Amino acid sequence: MEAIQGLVIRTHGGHYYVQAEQGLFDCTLRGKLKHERSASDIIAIGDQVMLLPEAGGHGAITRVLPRKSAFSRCPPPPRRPMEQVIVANPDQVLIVFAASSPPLNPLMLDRYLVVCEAARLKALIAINKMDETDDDTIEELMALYRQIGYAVWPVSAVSGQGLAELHAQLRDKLTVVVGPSGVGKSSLLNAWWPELNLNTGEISTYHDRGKHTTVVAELLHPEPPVYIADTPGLRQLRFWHVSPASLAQLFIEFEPWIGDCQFEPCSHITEPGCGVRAAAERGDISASRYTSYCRMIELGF
Ligand SMILES: Nc1nc2c(ncn2[C@@H]2O[C@H](COP(=O)(O)OP(=O)(O)OP(=O)(O)O)[C@@H](O)[C@H]2O)c(=O)[nH]1
Ligand SMILES: [Mg+2]
Ligand SMILES: [Zn+2]
Repeated sequence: MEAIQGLVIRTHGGHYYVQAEQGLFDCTLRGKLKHERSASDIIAIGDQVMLLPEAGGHGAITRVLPRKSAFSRCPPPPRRPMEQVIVANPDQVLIVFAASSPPLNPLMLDRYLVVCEAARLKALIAINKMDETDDDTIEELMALYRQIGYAVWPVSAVSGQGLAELHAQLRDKLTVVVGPSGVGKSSLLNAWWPELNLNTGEISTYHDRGKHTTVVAELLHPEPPVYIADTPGLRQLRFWHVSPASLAQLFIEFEPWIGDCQFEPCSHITEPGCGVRAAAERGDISASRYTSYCRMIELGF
């Protein structure tokens, strides 16, 4: 039997569900791949693979094709540090936060943006639940990110605000939807495509963190020009492939000021004559973004 190519759309307990032209295959890993699996995240949703079809809609994956991009993190302890690929081959990342609840934490938003910059992925920011707020601080926050150069969409899965405009950004792309638990990622997908009928949940008030409603990431293909991955809210987004030395470059608006630093290398925290810190003091870099940078350096990776 000839191997055929397909797209991994869901993974569960050693099973990989692969969409090929010939249909959907429930696959396991073959021989050598199986041994490599423990060493790294060898297959993730979004991967293109070669498989050998078997009876009853089953298959054996023989090869993973090279990735062109990945949205990855380092899993939290006690798991050992490794690259955990959340979605392979995305074209862009839709970062969702809520205007009301759970409260928007700019440091967390900046962590998602750093991951996108490090992976050279276009970031789209959606601020959902706009029906629940008339807060000026949300307007100011959106203005800040737009000024930096990010595209920001105020939306509401409930009222429908902004949904058509944001939907237009999803055409002909594989988009990965990320953000904290309870912000309405699955609700947005349901609002665009009710037939998906994804589980959505009330957020628990416990620590305002929200429980996870979506438990496994899944790659969906709700209409011909759209591939979109719904993911579970991540409690922690630890960096993979981001070093303290490279962090300042991933805060894209710091770039013009880095050249003004007296020392090279400069951590942009304590050194005298630091161009970045001076820009933050003058207000050319926002206090909130500079604080995020300092916190990330402080808290480690
Ligand atoms: N008021 C309001 N509530 C919303 C909106 N979008 C989602 N919600 C509510 O927010 C809660 C969480 O929504 P989900 O779609 O499950 O959130 P999620 O981001 O997918 O969460 P996880 O799957 O846990 O990561 C649900 O109770 C939704 O009804 C919105 O635009 N406005
Ligand atoms: Mg969800
Ligand atoms: Zn500096």
